[in-house]
Amino acid sequence: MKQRSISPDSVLLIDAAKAAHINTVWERYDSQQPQCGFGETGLCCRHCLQGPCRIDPFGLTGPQFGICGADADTIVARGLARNIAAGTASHSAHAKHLAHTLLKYSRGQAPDYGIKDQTKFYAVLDRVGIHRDGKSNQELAGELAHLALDEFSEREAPPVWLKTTITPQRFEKFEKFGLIPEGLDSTVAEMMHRTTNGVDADAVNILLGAIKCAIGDYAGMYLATDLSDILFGTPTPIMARANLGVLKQDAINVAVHGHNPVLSEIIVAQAMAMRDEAIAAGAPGGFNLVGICCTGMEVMMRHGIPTATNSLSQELAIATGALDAAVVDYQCIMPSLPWAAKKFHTAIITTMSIAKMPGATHIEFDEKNAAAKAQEILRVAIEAFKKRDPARVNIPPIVNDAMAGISAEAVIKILALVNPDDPLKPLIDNIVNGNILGVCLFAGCNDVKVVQDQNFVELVKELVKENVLILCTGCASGSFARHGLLTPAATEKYAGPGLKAVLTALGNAAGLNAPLPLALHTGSCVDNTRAASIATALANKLGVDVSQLPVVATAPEAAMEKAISIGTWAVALGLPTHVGVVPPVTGSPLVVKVLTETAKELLGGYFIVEPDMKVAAQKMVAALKERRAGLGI
Ligand code: NFS
Ligand code: SF4
Repeated sequence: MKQRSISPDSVLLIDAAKAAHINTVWERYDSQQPQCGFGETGLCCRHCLQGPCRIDPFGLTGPQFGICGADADTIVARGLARNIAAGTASHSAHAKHLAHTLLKYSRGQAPDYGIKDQTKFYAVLDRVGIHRDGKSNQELAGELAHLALDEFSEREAPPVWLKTTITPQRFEKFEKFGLIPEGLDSTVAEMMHRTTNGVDADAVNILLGAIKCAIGDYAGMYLATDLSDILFGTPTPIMARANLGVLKQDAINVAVHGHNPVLSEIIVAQAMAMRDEAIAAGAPGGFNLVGICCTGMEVMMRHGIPTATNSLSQELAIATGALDAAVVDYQCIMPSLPWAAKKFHTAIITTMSIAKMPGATHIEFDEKNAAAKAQEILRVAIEAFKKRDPARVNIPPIVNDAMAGISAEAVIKILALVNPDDPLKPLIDNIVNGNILGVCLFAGCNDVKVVQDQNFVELVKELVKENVLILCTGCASGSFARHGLLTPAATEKYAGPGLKAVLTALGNAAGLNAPLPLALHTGSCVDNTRAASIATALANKLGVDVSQLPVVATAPEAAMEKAISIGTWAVALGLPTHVGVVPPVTGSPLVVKVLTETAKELLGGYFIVEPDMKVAAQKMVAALKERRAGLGI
């Protein structure tokens, strides 16, 4: 049988899913083979009703133009631009949701919410220019929420969350190339307009528009993280666990799945409050909350809730026979979940009006009655638990420790233990002296086209050998956690000597009596801007731009449109950005050239598309060395 995953718990459960007649993502992938070559290369257009139109990629006998006259370059660029618009819309919706929660709090309409992190609240208010003198938290929250919501529509001034968070040089560059989005939603609307029939046909111009849109994505993501930290607390280092073995036989297992912490935070609180009810229902362990996907990462970062699994293997949690309920919000949730759940007793509970699924139970969540809604949801889990068949429970006995909670603020705090007056100095010194070759941010999804986790694990091992400091988010963090790589032991085993020395010194300074983990878990996917903020702080301190720093990014198993927009803003910020799965652009050599070469000339950042992880590591190390040479180190 084909190898699907290198994660042992996934491997065990794939067989269990098969035995339970659950049709998994891997079987559905097989049933899609062979996938359409026009789609794979980006040469198919359905942007009007005259289509679909397809371009012959070999230029031999087939058409070279769509019915309207669009050529390969136009069609490929338009397709990619729409991916980026969709990714941006997703992150922006997440950010707006948090802004609405903050607004409701300010109006007294969200009694279960409050300002959890006063320091971050003040820091953000000061950064975005809201005067705080004599105003109450509720008044200030209202002002901040309004300022945040204003970011989304078209305005004359540049988005505040862009202008105040990137280097001045980068901002000037964006202005020079017309890359400042007029508004975070309006840039998505503009992209949809530009890419419909008969508007923008100049591939390079479309790509510039797509980059502008992705810069809007960056600002929306930054905003989302700021507001999450204010409402729910800025993460600090915390120990958690990973793998499907975190499910418990003697507890009511509830997975929080999706992306936004607005609901899951309340579930965490209510699960503790309702412990006796769970025990009375026959579960001596009470509720056992676990995370799936980025909602899981949010509660892992702030509460040490274990991560069970992530996007690609979400169906496998059901196949354990021990998952009593999955509570989902939005994004990366497979519509297949309710059908898989029907083979067992699991309740799938949708909570958002924009994200329902046939076969699921819908309990509409709102901030006004958050606690009551969370209780209602947990009672559905209790009822489902009563139907659990103990004979069918199959929890793989695999659990790894994983350190999480390493926000940008936490990184600075750890560095300040070494040098309180100048926290960035130890990091800079170690980059200059070569102990650390550079920094790499691991992001993005698992993709069914890759043996699950294989690219992540292979690439990170190559890079740490070369003393590259690793930050990770989202499903990359999930993957590393599953393989025991977010631990001091992994540092001992895999880090090159320079990196090991630095992580050991920092770990000791932090009182761990052991090195920091091999990769620093900086948050969920929407938190990728935490890493960007560290890079910006370094650049500002050195008086250079991010595009000069030895910093790279990678999404070795990228799957979602959101990953494409994140990769594009990483390029816009100036980072060499690796992707391990070939995106649908190869039908246009011009688009490929712009993304992998021209971008470097214009912005400093560029895409490295490389499915072979050994080669990818070499290319990334070469990019880091090129940057170091540019800085004369
Ligand atoms: Ni980001 Fe990847 Fe989804 Fe989170 Fe995972 S699939 S694009 S990491 S869960 S968003
Ligand atoms: Fe075909 Fe042009 Fe319509 Fe696309 S926009 S489907 S290429 S006619």
